[in-house]
This record gives sequence, structure tokens and C-alpha cells, in this order.
Amino acid sequence: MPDLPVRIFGPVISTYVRAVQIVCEEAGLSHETIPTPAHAPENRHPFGKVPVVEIDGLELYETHSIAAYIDNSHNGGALQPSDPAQRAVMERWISVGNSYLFPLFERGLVMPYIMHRYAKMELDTARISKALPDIAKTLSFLDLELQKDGAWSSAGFTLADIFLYCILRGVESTPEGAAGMAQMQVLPLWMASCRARPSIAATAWPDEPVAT
Ligand SMILES: N[C@@H](CCC(=O)N[C@@H](CS)C(=O)NCC(=O)O)C(=O)O
Repeated sequence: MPDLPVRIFGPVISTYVRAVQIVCEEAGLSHETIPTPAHAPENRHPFGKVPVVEIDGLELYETHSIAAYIDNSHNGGALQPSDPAQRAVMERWISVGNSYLFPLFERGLVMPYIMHRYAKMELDTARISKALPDIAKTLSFLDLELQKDGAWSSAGFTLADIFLYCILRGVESTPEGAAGMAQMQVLPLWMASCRARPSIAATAWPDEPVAT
């Protein structure tokens, strides 16, 4: 185990900062989050994103590569299936989360609420209304995939669960997202099972329901 805590630079409440925090918890690594807004001059991510992470004398960015590094170097790869087919499923769902889910949810729903709650801007209801049909369709798609064959959860708890939990947690923290999620059959059960995991409980956001 490294002597120094893993240093995570990004906002304290952030989807991808949370993913790194959870992987650190899974690996038993101490970690600290240094509040750094994405577009602050001190942010070292070349594309103005967060997080940037210092670990083992390395400076890393891009959450998927950070998560895989921590799991491979400090957790025996326990969060990544060794079976190639299961691994492909995990990688697919991380990619789906990063490429399609996060942009849709973040732009259409989560960010308008962040701007409203924290920057005290008027809630952009037009943007939310426009995005809601696609968000509802996407939640249904995820729910049906879970029902069909367990989708990303079929190989046990992996990095895919961590990415998707963090991405869906943002959705769930909005009224429309929480209502949409409550209409799903299996997705809320999967969210609850994640919340029962110590790494996820240890990194909970202030408004997050506790595991029951
Ligand atoms: N590809 C990046 C995406 C990270 C990302 O989008 N982070 C969000 C915060 S959770 C961000 O930096 N948002 C600020 C922005 O896009 O301007 C990664 O995997 O680390």
C-alpha cells in the first residue's frame, strides 16, 4: 500500500470523482479529494475535465484508466472479470455509461439542477423537458437489459457497477430522475444493492439514501 493517500483533484460532488473514491475504497487505499473546479486554472486535465489523480508518483487523468490502474496495481484486478467475454460486457457498459448515459443525463437534467441549486440560477425547465423523453427511454432500456440477463451486473460487482452507479446517482438526485427511477422494476433494486456495499456507503453524497 502506498504511504501517501491517493490525491483526487475535482469537485467534492462529482460523478467521476466519486468513481475514483469508490475504487480507492475497494482497494483499501486512503484518499483525499482536493476541491478543484473543472475549469480552474490549476486543473491539470488537458481537456478541462475532472478528476486528475496523483498516485504512486504518477499523475493520471481519464477515470476509466485511473480506475483500472488502481484495481490492477492495488486490488489484484478484483473489479475486472478475467473471463474475456465477461470482461467485454463490463467494458461495453462502462463505454455506454461514459459515451451515452453521462452526456444525456448530465446536460439534460443533472447540470440544470446543479446550476439551480448551487449557482442559484433559474432552473432551465425547457432543457429538462426536452431531455426527459430520451432519459425515460434510456432508463427503461437499462431496466429491461438488467431484467433480461443481468447486463453489467452479470459478472458480480465490477468497475461497470461503479461507473453506472455514479452516473445514475446524479439522475436520482433530481426530482424528475427520482420519479423516473421509481417507475423501473429492477434498476432501483440494483441501486439499493450497490448502496449496501461499504465502498459506496463510505463515499455517499449528503443527500444520498442510506442502505436498508
Ligand atoms: N472523460 C472524462 C470525463 C470526466 C467528466 O466529464 N467529468 C465531469 C465532472 S463529473 C466534468 O469534468 N465536467 C466539467 C465539464 O465538462 O466542463 C473522464 O473519464 O474522466
